[in-house]
Amino acid sequence: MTITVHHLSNSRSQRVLWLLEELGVEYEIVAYQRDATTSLAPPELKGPHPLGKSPVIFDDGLRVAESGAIIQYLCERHGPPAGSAGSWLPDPGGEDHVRHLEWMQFGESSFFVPVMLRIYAGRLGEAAAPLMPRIEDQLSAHIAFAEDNIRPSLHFVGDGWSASDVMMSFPAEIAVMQGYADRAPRLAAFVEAVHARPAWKRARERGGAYYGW
Ligand SMILES: N[C@@H](CCC(=O)N[C@@H](CS)C(=O)NCC(=O)O)C(=O)O
Repeated sequence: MTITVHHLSNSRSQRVLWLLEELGVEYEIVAYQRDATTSLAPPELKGPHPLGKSPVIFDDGLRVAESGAIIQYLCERHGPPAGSAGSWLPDPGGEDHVRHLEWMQFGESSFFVPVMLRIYAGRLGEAAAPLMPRIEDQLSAHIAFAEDNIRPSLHFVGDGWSASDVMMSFPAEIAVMQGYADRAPRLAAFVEAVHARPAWKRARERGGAYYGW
């Protein structure tokens, strides 16, 4: 049984490939390239996911979409029991579990609102001027929140690698890409640590284009 990952170039689907490599789970990739002009996914991605979004995986015929759901699913289904050695999930009984729940949601539900607003409003030029200060303020505040709350060990939950780090890798990369490395040096160091993981490098090798990295 092999997991199939419908993987879009330059996308948060890299999170899924990275975790699969960390877990040592076999997988195959169906690759999609973003349109060179619009950056949008090709229409074929609407086959595996009606919204035409990546990532989406199929595991023995079961479809799982949404990167947070996929990461949680893979850890539960294909990793050691939560809280045990080698697991990417914390013990469900402890405080770390609550932090895990928060960070698993933060990247996609809170952080991405100002990110997307900035992208779309930015295309309006002068017409967006009244909105921009609020958008910039919110983006900075969300990045500062992550910077202030990443642990001294440069992990988001506990002091080892976990599913929360996988989820937060993409927001941290965006912070760096958006020029926040000086204001968020710990997030920048976290991104470097992620990219130094042999599993991340193998995922990048198999998945292809991933922004400038
Ligand atoms: N919340 C979803 C977001 C999925 C998403 O928007 N994926 C982007 C890639 S980073 C995509 O497929 N964009 C292509 C498009 O909208 O055309 C998740 O975490 O999986």
